[in-house]
Amino acid sequence: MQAAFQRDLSYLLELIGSGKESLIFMKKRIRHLATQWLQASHKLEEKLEGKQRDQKQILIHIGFLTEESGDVFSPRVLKGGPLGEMVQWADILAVLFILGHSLKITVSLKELQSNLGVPPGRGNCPLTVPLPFDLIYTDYHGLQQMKQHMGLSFKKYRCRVRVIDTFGTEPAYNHEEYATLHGYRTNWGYWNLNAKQFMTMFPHTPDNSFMGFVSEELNKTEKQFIKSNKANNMAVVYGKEAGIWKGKEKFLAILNKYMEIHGTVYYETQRPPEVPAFVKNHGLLPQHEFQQLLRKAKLFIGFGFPYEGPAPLEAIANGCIFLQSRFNPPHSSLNHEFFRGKPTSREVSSQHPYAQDFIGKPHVWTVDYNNSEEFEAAIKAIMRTKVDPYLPYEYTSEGMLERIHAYIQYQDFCAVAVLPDTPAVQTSTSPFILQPNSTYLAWACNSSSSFPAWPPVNSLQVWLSEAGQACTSTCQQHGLVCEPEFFKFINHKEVFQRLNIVCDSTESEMNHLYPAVAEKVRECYLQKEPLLFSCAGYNTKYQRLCPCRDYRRGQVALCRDCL
Ligand code: U2F
Repeated sequence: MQAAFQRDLSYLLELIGSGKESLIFMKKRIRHLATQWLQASHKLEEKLEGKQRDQKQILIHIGFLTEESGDVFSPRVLKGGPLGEMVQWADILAVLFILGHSLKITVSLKELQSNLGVPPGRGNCPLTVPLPFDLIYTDYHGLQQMKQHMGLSFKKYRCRVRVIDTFGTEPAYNHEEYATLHGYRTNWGYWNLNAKQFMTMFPHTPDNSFMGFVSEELNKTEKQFIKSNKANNMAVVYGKEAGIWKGKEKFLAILNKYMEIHGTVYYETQRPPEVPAFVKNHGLLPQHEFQQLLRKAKLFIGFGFPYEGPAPLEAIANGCIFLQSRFNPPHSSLNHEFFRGKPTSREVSSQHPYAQDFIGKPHVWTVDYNNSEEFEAAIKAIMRTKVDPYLPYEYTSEGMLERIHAYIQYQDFCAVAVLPDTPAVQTSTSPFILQPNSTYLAWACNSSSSFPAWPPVNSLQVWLSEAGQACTSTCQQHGLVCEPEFFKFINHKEVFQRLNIVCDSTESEMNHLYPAVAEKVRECYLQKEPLLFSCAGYNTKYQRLCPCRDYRRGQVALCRDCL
C-alpha cells in the first residue's frame, strides 16, 4: 500500500496517550512544532514528485519509559533531568506519522506483549509467532524486553528492528563472539545486528545510521527581528541541573566581568548553592520559553556537561554563539566515567563534537578552558563577532523527514545479498582511487529487490588509509564519508592487486579493521564476518581499505543519488 502524507497531528497525539510527564513533554513539543512539520511535509512531497512510498506497519516501543526498565526519566522531566531523548522520540514519532505510516506506540511491557501477539507469561515460548510489523523502533531497554518476550521470533525478526541509540554502537562491540574474545563486551550487550540498525542522535559515526531530531526554525522576519534585538552582553549557561555548575566559579567570575549571566537551573524553593548570586536564574523553563531566552542572548556557554545534547543546536539556530571546552585528551569509554560501558570507543574531543566539526566558527568556539587567558580572549572576541542564526539542513524538519523517508524506503537488513565473485571496482588514474566499473553498475541497477543496492554504488570511491588511521578520517580527508554498506564490494583479493599492493599472503579473518594491509610485511587481510565491517577503528600496523562515498551538503546521511 502506498503511504500518503498525514497532516492532522491530533490522531498522533491521541496515540501517544498520557499519564507520564515524559509523554506530556513530547506531546507539547509536537503541538508546538506542528506548523513547522506541516510546511516541511509539503516541501518534501514536492521534492519527491509523486515517487512511490510504501506504507509500513510500525511498532514504536520506547523501552526507557517502561516501568519495567525503571523509568528513571519521567519523574525528572520537570526537575532538570535529561530531555534530549524525549526531544528525539517526539520528533521520531512526528516524522513516522507525517510520512504516512501506520503506527502502534507502546510504553509498557504489557502493551508490547499484546502488540507482538505474545500471550502474557509465554515470552519464552519456542514457537515463532508471525510479526505483524514491518519495522520496530525501540531502544536498548526495549530490545532486551523484546528478546525476553518474543522467544525464537526475536532472532528471525531482529532485522526489522531499529535501535535509537544516543551515543552509538561500534561493530566490534555488536558482534557477540568478537566482543567476547577481544574485550569489547559491555552491559548494553552484543546484539549481532547490522550496525546500521543503530540510529544515533548526531552523525557520530557512519557505522550507524544518523537519526537526529529537529530544532525550531525561523523565517526571514524572525531572523531579522532576533538580530536587531540581541543583547550583546547576555550569556546563557548550558546546564539545567545544579551539579553541572559545581566548581565553575572561576569561569563564571571571568564571564561576569563582561556579560550578564543567565541560567535555567531547576530549583525547588531556594537558589541552588552552586549558582552564584550574580547569575539571573530563571529556573527550568518550558521548552518554548527557553527558546525565547536564547533569542535574546549573545552567548550560550557550556562547562563540559551534558555531552552532545540538543540545546547548542537550538542556541545556534537562535543566533547565539556557542562557547565550549576542548577535551584534551578526548573523553571516551576508555577514560571517562560517563562513557564507561557504552558500546563505543569513539573519542569525544569537546562537549559537542558535532557543533565543533560540522558547524565551527563563527558560530562555535572550542577552547582550552584550562587556559584562563584563552577563555577570556574568546569571550571578548565573541562579543565583537556578529552571526546570523544558523541551522544545518539535517536538523530542519524537512531534512529529518527526507532522511527517514530514505531509510524506510531503501534500507533493508532482512534481504540476503548474493554478491558476484568479482570485485565491484577498477582502478582509475590515481593509485588510490577506485571507481565502480560499468559492468558492475549495470548489474547493481538491474538486480532485484532482494539485493539492497542502497546507497547506490555509483557513489563509491575506494581509498587506502594511512597506517594507524580509521576509515572515518581517511574518507573525511577527501571530502567524503565512509560507507560501511560498500565494504562488501571491496573485500576482494583483486582490489589489493588493482591498488598495486603486493601481498605475499592473503588471509581471511574476523577483525573489525579488515580489509587491510600490513604493508611492511606484505600481508593482506580480508574480512570474514560482514557484521564486523567497520569505518571506526585503527592500528598502526595496518593501512585499511576504505569505502568512501559522496554526501549531500547539510545531509551527511545521504549520497547525491540516494533519494
Ligand atoms: C543530553 O540531554 P539534556 O537534556 O541534558 O540535553 P540538553 O542539550 O540540555 O537539551 C535538552 C532539551 O532541553 C530543553 C532544550 C533541549 O531541547 O530546549 N530545555 C528546556 O526545555 N528548558 C530549559 O530550561 C533548558 C533546556 C543529551 F541529549 C542526552 O542524550 C544525554 O543523555 C544527556 C547527558 O549527556 O545530555
